[in-house]
Amino acid sequence: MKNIYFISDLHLGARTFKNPRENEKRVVRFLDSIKENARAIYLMGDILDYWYEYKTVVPRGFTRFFGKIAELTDRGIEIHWFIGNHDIWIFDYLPSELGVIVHKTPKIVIIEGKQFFLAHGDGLGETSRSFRLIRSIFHNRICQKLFSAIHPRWTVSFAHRWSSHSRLTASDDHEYNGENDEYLVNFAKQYLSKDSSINFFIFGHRHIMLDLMLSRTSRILILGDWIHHYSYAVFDGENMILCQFENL
Ligand SMILES: [Mn+2]
Repeated sequence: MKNIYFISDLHLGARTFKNPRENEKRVVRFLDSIKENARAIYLMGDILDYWYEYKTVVPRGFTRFFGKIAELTDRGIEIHWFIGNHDIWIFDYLPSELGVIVHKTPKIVIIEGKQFFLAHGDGLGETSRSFRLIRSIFHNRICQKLFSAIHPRWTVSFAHRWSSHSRLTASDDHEYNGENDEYLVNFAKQYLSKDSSINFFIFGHRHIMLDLMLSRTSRILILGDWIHHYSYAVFDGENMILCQFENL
């Protein structure tokens, strides 16, 4: 069987990248390097640092990345895109233009007889009240309609400021302090105590690389990011490996 790949938190378009073009090209090199061996690719959220689709207009940028994604889906590679907390506002343009399958909620899928719990990771486990409130506003259809009615001249720069602010405050937090302090690990353990059938929990969001055994038949993988780690997970039907892209 061909491989299944998992990758998250590319944050393409983030204003903090010193060389955004080089950064985008690196992602394209990675996608090129796996395309012969890939059956499916799961983009696990925060792929774009900010994206907002209007009915007839979309943001600038991402040309090489989008072109490569379209090439891969045209070749018949299945590409799933889980929205994160930065690329929430994908509506019908990216699915129809790029041929990707968009997921707005966590999903359980079976691949080669193994059960996968897949999610970006935001909103799972204990999150603060303020984060939950903002999340519900960002996901609310009416708020989205109102936001769409404002001219992008005002919203885009606000969104980028917001986004780098939330990335900065989150980055203090992008540290692993052991499994007991890791809320996605706690979420997975709690989930397993009710349903032990999940073999792999796959998350992004935390920007750390973690591969941890939870039971004899269950592991959690947190995918790192493409800001510091250039990391991804690959499943060949039997083995799951968390690794880093070498051809930087
Ligand atoms: Mn992120």
